[in-house]
Amino acid sequence: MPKIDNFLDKPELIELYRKMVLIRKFEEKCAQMYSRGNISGFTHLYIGEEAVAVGTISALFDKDYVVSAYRDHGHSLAKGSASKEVMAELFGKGTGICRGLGGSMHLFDQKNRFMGGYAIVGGGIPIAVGIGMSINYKDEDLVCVCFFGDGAVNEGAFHEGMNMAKLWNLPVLFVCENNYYGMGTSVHRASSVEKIYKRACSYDIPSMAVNGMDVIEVRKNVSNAVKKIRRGGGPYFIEMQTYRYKAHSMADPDRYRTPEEEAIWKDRDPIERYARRLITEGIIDTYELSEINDNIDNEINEAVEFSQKSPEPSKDMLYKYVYAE
Ligand SMILES: Cc1ncc(C[n+]2csc(CCOP(=O)(O)OP(=O)(O)O)c2C)c(N)n1
Ligand SMILES: [Mg+2]
Repeated sequence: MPKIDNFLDKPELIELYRKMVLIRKFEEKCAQMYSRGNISGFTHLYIGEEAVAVGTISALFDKDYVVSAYRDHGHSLAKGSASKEVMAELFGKGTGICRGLGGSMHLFDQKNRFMGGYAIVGGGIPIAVGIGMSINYKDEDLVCVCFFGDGAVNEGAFHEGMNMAKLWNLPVLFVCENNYYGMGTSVHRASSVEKIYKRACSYDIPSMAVNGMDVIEVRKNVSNAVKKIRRGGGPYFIEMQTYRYKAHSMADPDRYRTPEEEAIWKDRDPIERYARRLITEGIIDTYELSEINDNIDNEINEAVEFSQKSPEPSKDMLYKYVYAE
C-alpha cells in the first residue's frame, strides 16, 4: 500500500487532505455568510493555517484534549466537531455546538474533548495547564494540546503557564501558531526574540520550529513530541510557522501586509502542495480528489441549510448559564 516516507497509510493520508479541505471550505463559506449578515460579532478565519490544526490533531488520541484561542473553527473541526453544529453556532442558533450562546470565538465540544476557544489572548494557556494537571492527578495517559498565536507569547499567562507546566512536569504540548502577525503588528515589532521557539528555553521546555504549511512535517513532529510527553517527558513547545491568508478578523481592513509577502506564502499553500504530492506519489488520482472536494461542498451546503432552518435559542435560555438570578 502506498505511503509517504513509510509513515502513514492511504486512508490516513487522504483523511489529512479531507480535513484540510473541510476547514478551508468551511471558512470560505463563513466569510460569505458573514458578509450576508447571517453571522455577526467577531469572526477570525483560519484559511492558510489548515495544516497546523489537521497535522497536529491527527497525531492525537480521540481522548486527548485540545484548547484553542479565538481563531478556533479549524481546531474544533479537526478534533471531530460536526460542521453543521459549528456553523449553527456561528449563526447563533439553538442547535449550535454551544446552543448558540458561544459564537465564533467560544466554541466548545466536550464530547470531542475540544475544551474551548478563548477570546482573551493567552487565556487558553492556564486552562490547558490545568487540564494537564488533572491528567497527571488522575494518572491518565493523555495529552493536552494548547494552540495560541505569536501574540500570546508576550502575555503574562503564557509565562506563568509555561513555568507551572515545566515545574509540575505536565503533559501539555504548546503549539504556537506563528502567522507572523498579531492583528496588524508583525512579530519583529512585538517580540524581542524573533525565533519564537526559543522562548521555551526560559522554562527549560524542549522546543522546535516546524514548517506549518506542510501537513506531513507537522504530523511527524507532533507525533514525536506527543510520544515524549506520554512517556512522562513533560511539556513540549512547537512553533508552527504559518500564515493567515485573510485579514485578522472579518472587521479588519488588512492594510499592513504587502502583496509580495502574501504571494510568497500562498505559493506554499498547504492544500495545493499536499494535493500535488499525493498525486505525484501515486496515493490518489485527480478523480478521487475532486470527489472528496464535491462531498465537502455538499457537507458545507448542508451545514448552512441546517443553520438557516434552525431555531433561535429559546427565551428560557436567557437566564440559564449566567451567574445572576
Ligand atoms: C489580553 C488581550 N489583549 C488584547 C486583545 C486584543 N486582540 C485580539 S486578537 C489579538 C492579536 C493576537 O494575535 P496572535 O496571538 O498572533 O493570534 P492570531 O490572531 O495571529 O491567530 C489582540 C491583540 C485580546 N483579545 N486579549
Ligand atoms: Mg499571529
